[in-house]
Amino acid sequence: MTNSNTGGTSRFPQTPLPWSASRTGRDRGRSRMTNANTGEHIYAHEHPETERRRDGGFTLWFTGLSGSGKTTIAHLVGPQIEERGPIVEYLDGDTVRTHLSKGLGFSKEDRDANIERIGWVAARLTRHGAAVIAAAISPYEETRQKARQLVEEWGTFVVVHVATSVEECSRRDVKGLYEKAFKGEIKGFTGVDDPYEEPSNPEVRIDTEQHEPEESAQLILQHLEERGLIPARVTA
Ligand code: ADX
Repeated sequence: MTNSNTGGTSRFPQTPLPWSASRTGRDRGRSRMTNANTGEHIYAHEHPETERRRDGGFTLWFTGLSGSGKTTIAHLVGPQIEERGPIVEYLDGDTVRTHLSKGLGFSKEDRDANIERIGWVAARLTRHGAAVIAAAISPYEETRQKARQLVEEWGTFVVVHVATSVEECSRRDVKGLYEKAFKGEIKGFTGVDDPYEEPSNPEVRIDTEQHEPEESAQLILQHLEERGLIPARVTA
């Protein structure tokens, strides 16, 4: 008999870090990992986790160019989700890069590591029933798919493509980074001289050149309502 409180399958997370895992009979119960950077052997124990989860967790994954409006819209959506019950956790690229991803740069490898870390944490929080709001450029489709797989083990994954054009982002240039990128002072800037792969099938696509941020937030909330992920707003 499977008891979901005490039994269940022990699972080891698909590694988001720059390590390759290998499991042999000798390593049963733990995973031997080789750190690609140091060559050091790491023994990562599998934890006696269960399949338990708090229902209703989901991750709202914003993708789009720097300055597209991801964070602005996320900060409008988050409080309105909390008003309806779930606890919101933000995993924003700019913030994550000050701790969890500190030291990572903007090569494809580093961006992938950043996104896989965010995906891994988002999956853990989703398991606990949180409403996770991730907002990172996340320029590569394959890496976004990896994040989706991690999260969907525990809950729903919703991609929001904030589809602001390079022209518009550079016109706004809130952080002054596009000007530097166009002058060649920053190399490998997404949308200028580094790729951005548009999501082929996002759950929500926001055209910020057509909608004000609050309208965009409402479109997202409406999608979450329709999917039954948040209750409809209670009107007095
Ligand atoms: S991601 O590519 O790994 O998803 P992330 O969202 O965490 O990127 O960080 C993007 C932020 O870093 C941008 O909003 C910008 O402020 C800053 N940044 C610095 N250098 C670059 C660069 N070369 N390309 C894009 N963003 C950069």
